[in-house]
Amino acid sequence: MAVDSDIESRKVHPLRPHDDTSARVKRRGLTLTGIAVLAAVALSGCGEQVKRGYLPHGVTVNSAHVISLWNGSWIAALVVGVIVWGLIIWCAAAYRRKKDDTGLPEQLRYNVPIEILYTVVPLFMIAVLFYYTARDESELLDTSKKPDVTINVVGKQWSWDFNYVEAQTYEAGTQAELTGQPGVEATLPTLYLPVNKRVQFDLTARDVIHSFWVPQFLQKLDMIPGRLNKFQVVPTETGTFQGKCAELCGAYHSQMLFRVAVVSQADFDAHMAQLRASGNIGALDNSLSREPIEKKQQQFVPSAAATGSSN
Ligand SMILES: [Cu+2]
Repeated sequence: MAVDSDIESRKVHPLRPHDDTSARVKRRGLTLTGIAVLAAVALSGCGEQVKRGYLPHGVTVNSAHVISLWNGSWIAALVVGVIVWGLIIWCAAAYRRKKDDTGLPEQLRYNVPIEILYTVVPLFMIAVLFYYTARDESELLDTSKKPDVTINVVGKQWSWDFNYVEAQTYEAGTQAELTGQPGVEATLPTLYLPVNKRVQFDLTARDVIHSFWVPQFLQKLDMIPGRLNKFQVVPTETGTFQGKCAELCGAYHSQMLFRVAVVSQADFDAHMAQLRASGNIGALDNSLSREPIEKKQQQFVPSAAATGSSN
């Protein structure tokens, strides 16, 4: 008889009902206030760094796009994360086995509305992320505007050549030698750019895939043998910034370093004149590369078109 009444009671109360007392509501309120206070303290402490999502300080007109996409994605991910963690913790706490629970809880399956919900909601979230990513990517890679300065940057194992197209001059870089001593920076090849002018980088490679990366530009692009990749920036601040290869390209990849000097137009012109005066006239042509540039892209790379027979 005791067994029968146990089964009977389970039928009537398969799960012990959890009453929502005012104490629990108060506790929940306190937890939320605590989280809000912690977030406010964390956010107010760091100012600028937090505003740009801990990215480096951006120095081009594109920086704002990259920072807003980056921050937006993190905020969306955090909101989803907090909801998911909250639901997991709430389920585990609210429906934990209680002292006077007996047998198994009610076994449920096939909840169609919930299944539709957790299929549609992620699809919607991915669609939103995709929209903003595609929109910003096409803006960042838009090269339809006429550049003031065009530079064919060529990656090579393990340094950089800079062909200044309009100025008809070039600089051939040599690999950095990291000795551990100060002063190595001064030996790095330096790419000169005029401030507040639209600069187009025509990226090519002599041997293997490299990647042109100036961390403070907040964007980078691969350099692929036989191909031309390009993007434009308008640097907004003068100064010297670090540049590096961001694609593992062989033994001395880590020493494939350069500097970017963003200077006034007058200083830029003076540097171009200095390069020409040192005998660097024209461009280092594509015949130095292992692969010729693809035929259909040759017309866009002056140093490739100039080589004629090698292509
Ligand atoms: Cu490289």
